Amino acid sequence: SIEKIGEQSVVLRQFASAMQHDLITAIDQIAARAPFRQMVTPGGYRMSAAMTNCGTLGWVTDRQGYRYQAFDPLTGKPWPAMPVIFKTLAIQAASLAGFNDFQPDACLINEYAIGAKMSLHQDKNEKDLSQPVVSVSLGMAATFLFGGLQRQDKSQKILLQHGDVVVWGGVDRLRYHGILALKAGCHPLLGERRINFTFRCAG
Ligand code: MD3
Ligand code: FE
Repeated sequence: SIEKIGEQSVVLRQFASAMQHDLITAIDQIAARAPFRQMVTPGGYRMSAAMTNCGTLGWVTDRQGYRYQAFDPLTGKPWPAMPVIFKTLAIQAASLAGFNDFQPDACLINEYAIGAKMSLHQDKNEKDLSQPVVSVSLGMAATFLFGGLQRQDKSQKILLQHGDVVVWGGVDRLRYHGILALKAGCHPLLGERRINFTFRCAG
């Protein structure tokens, strides 16, 4: 099913479910080479979600700022390549949402333990903001906050569950968004965790 959640945003419920095992295997392989780590914001706060990346470019933050870079600061090596099943999934989802030339070069992978959250923010480090963001959620469900173009705008709550894929683009691309603290629970495949990975055109 295609569910419209914004002017140019859709949720594809369960779109990733058929590939869940392959996706989790790929994430395990990526994390073996580029481990999940909790990064520090420019303001000096440690993020509660742990992150890694795959693709040509990866998103990082430290005291110097937020940016995309080709090398993992933890290992000094390039980020693992974007698996073909990742890229195929992202291109298919973007196309269903009406974005037909999506060629992501970056995939940020977020891992949430119980209590981890992501405060309201905008994603604007990507060079091409005319391209959408595609996100895939696995593991425990979480409440996604979808706000407006200004931080103080009222936000809607959307429950994102295992297998859900969301495409955000066009006028919705710069909307504030975040994730409420993950409630206690357990997922049969991923345990006490939620994993979200997002595809972007960063470079
Ligand atoms: C709407 N991740 O990695 S995915 C992020 O579930 C991020 O881990 C959240 O926000 C997560 O930056 C939410 C949904 C998402 C991602 C990017 C967006 C929604 C977006 C960019 C623009 C508008
Ligand atoms: Fe974001």
